Amino acid sequence: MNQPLMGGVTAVNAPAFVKQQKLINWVAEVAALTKPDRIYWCDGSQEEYDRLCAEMVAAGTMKKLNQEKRPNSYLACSDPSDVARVEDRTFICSEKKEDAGPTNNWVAPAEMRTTLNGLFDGCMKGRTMYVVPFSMGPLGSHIAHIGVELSDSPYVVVNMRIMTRMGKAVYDVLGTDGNFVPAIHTVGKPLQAGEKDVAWPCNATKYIVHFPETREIWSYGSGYGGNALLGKKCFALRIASTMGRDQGWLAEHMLILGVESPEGEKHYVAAAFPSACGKTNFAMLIPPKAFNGWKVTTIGDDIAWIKPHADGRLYAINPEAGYFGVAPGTNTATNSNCMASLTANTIFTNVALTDDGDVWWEGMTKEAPAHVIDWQGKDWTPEIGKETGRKAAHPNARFTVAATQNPVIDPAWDDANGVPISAFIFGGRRSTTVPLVTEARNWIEGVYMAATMGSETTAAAAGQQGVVRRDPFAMLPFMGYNMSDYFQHWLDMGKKIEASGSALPKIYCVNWFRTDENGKFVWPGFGDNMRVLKWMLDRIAGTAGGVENIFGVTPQYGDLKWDGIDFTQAQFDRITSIDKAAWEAELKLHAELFDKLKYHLPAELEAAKAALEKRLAA
Ligand code: O2Y
Ligand code: MN
Repeated sequence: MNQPLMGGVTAVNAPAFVKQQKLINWVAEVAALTKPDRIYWCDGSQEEYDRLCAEMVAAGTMKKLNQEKRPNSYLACSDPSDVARVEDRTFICSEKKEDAGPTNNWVAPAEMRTTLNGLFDGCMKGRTMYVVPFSMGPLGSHIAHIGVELSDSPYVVVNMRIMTRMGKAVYDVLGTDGNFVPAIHTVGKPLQAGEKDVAWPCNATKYIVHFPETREIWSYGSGYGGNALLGKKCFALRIASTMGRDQGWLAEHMLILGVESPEGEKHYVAAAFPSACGKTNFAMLIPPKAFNGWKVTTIGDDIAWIKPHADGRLYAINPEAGYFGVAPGTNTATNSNCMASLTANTIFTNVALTDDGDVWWEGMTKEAPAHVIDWQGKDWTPEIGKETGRKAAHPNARFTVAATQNPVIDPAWDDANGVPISAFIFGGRRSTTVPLVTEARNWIEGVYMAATMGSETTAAAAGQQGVVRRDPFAMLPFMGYNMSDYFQHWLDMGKKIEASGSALPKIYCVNWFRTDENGKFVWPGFGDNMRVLKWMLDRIAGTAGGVENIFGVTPQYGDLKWDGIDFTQAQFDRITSIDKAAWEAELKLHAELFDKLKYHLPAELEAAKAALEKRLAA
C-alpha cells in the first residue's frame, strides 16, 4: 500500500500455506480499518465452496435448486437496488485528471482516499472478512497476473471461485515476494451486536474505485457482478489496461474463439462488442448445417489479455475461468452450447424459481411456465406479466458457470502461452449505416474503425437510427486511463509488430443488427455469423474476393458461402449498402467524438478521418 490506512494494524494469524509477509501485513491493515469479527483465508477447495453455499442457503441469500434437475446449483436473488454495474459510481483516481480522460469519472486520489477511509472504517463489523487469492489467467503463465480480494461477501467468494483460478495454489505462485493487485470489497452493511442480517446486504451509497498508479481497487456498497467480483471488469480491464499501457500489452473487452476448417486450418480471432450484444453466443457459435466439418471453439467470452510473443505475433489468454453471462434470451436455439453448460454446478442470480425447484427466465422456453416465483420473491404468472409488465427474471439476471462446463471449450483455453491471434473483430449494434462486414486496409484504418464504433441505446423505430452511444473498442465503461492515450497505445503496438517483421492481425468491423423497413433484423441469426467468419479466414489465406469502398474492403454477394439458406442478393445489398447521407451524418458524430477526445488524440486518426471524408466527398 502506498499510503497507510487509518485504522492501524490488527494482528492476524495466517495459515501455513500463506507465504508472503507483505500480504499478511496488508490483510492486517485492512482488518484494522474495516474491523471484521473474523478473518477467513480461502483455500479454494470444493469443501469450502459447498460449506459457504450451505451457509448462504441457511442465511436466505441463496436457494438450493432441485438436485435432480439442476445438480449442485443455486439461485441468489439480490436487493432490487443492486442489480447491475454502476457506471456513474465508478471512478478512475489517477494523480492527474487528464490521465483518466474525459470518458471516466475522476476524483483526486487523496480526496478519494479520505472518503474511502471514512466509509470503510468499521464497515465489516459483525461479518467475516474473506481473503480471496486469485490468478487472472493460467496459474504461473507469463501473461497472467495475481490479485487478492478482501471481501465480506460469501457470495463473492463462491463466484470468484468459478470466475477465476482461486485458492491455495495462488499462494505458491505468489511466493514470498511476488506482486499482487490488492482489491478491497465490502457490501457496506456492518452488523451491530445481535442485529439480524438481511438476505442481500448492500448500501445505497456505492463507490467502485480504481487507483491506476498504485494498481489498487476499492469497492463499497454493492454485492453484484462487476461491482463486486473485482477480478473481472475492475482488474482484468480497468487496472490491467494501465498495466498493458506501461508494459507493452493489451487488456481488451474481447471474446476469443477458435475456428477450424474441415481441412484442419485453424485460426483464433478476438472480437470486441459492447455489453449485451451477444458476445457469449458468438463465442460458442454453432456453425449452420451446411458448414459440415467446421468447428468453432471458445477460449473466452468477455475479456482477452494479449501480449507480443517471441515470434512477433500477438498471443491471447482468457484471464477468466468462468462465464458470468446474461440469462434472459438464452435458450437452446440462440445458444445450445451455453444451455448445455448450465445443466449443473451453476449459480443463478435474479432469475425466476419454478414450482419444481428449477430456474426460468424470459426467452428460455417458447411458453412461460404457468407459475413461478419471480426474482423478487413474488408470485408470477404469464397473466400477471402481461397485466403489469413485470418480468419473472431481472433483464440483467446472470449465470455463473465454470468455463470447463462449456461443451465447445477450446483445448488450448488454459494454455499458459495463449493462442496466436489472426484477426480482431469490432462490432456494434446499428440498425442502419454500418455494413455487415468491412476489412480495414491497414492497422491505422482498423484502429479508426474501433475507435469510432458505437451502439444504439434505444430501440430504433422501423428504419430509423436510435441514439448512438460511442463505445470505442467496446471499452468505454472499462478504460483505466485516457481513451486517446489508449488509441495511441494500439497504434504503437501495431508499429512494434510491423517493425518486428511479423504479420499484423487483420482488423474487421461488423454489424449483425441492420434492420429492414419493418424494424426486422436482415441478418438471419447468430449461427450465420459463421459465413462472415469464413470470409475473414479466406481473406487471411488470400483466397477470398472483396471490393474496396470508402472505408475498407467488403465482400460481394458471391464471396460469402450461402449454402443452406435462402438469402438473396437484394437482402445482401440491404445489409452492405453504404448510404452517403447517412455516412455524412455519421462522420459528424465521429467529429464530435474526436472533439471530446482531442487531448492526446493521435494525429494518425485525425488523418484517417480526413481521408475518409475526402473519399466520401469524391
Ligand atoms: O452488471 C454486471 O455487473 C455484469 S456486467 C458484465 C458481465 C459479464 C460480461 N460482461 C459484462 C459487461 O457489462 O460487459
Ligand atoms: Mn462484458
